[in-house]
Amino acid sequence: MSRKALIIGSLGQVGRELSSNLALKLGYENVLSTDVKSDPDYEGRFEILDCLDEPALRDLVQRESITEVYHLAALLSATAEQNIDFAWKLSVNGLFNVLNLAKDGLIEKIFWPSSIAVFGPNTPRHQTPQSTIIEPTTVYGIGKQAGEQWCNYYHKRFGVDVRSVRYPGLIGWKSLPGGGTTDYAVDIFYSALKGERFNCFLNEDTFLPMMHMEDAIRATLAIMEQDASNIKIRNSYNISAMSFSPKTLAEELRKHFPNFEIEYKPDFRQEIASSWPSSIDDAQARTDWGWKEQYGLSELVQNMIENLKLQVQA
Ligand code: AKB
Repeated sequence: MSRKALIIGSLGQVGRELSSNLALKLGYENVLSTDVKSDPDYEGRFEILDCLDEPALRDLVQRESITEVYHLAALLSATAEQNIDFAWKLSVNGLFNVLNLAKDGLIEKIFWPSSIAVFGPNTPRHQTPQSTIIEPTTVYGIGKQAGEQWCNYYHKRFGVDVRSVRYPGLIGWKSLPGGGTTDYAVDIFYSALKGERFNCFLNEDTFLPMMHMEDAIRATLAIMEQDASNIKIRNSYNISAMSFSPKTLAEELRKHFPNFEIEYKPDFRQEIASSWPSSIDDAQARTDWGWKEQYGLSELVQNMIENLKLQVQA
């Protein structure tokens, strides 16, 4: 049977890039993007869908003969702190609705992203192991922790083929993130290109795990293409590419913009960032399904600058 993908939360930072990559792989007609709002400039097949509206979700999946769902809808860490009730409802009820589609035999496979936010201040900070203390202190992290446990439970109890990775901070040039604690690492490029001083909401030595968006999309496609027998972890896999602080990123940017200036004004997001790992051990993903990143810090910075310059010129 041919693959037919539904993406929930297509207008977010990951969704926009995933949908075009999936369309290249599966064919334009085999990818249906959805979100709660529409974007008149969106390229691709699109429908408005609220994943909390279970009958509408079920109806769409049946009408379109969907075989796999990429469930990306979530409020990111900083926004979730301002809207606790909705963040929890979206992260847990939305996931339940999708897991139940697979339990009832309507779809074959699910991708649901977790995050480094699942870890907390009691987790070992450096080279955080796959299996370790999970005591998140953010609303977003608590939602991801619950989601991971539900994925594992649905797999063990009902045989649901759900696959997941813990995304680090994601940096891409095609779309802007919104509401995350790692977003500074995208915003900083726009200031550097405009020749403006950058006000950073984290302090200079806050090391966090980060990844180029292209690598994140490759990981997502790769885990979904694996034979199910290779997916040994059904809560979520650690994946990693690099780790840097605002200061190391600014130093790398100065190789391209020698006059670039940065000022540090930590706000409430500092506490969130300080509760997360600084680097991640992803040996299990490398062993089980061959995960390997393509971008390190210097390649990421070079690639971001080249592409954002082209965008500005266009
Ligand atoms: C955020 O900062 O909230 C996200 C994440 C690490 O999941 N980028």
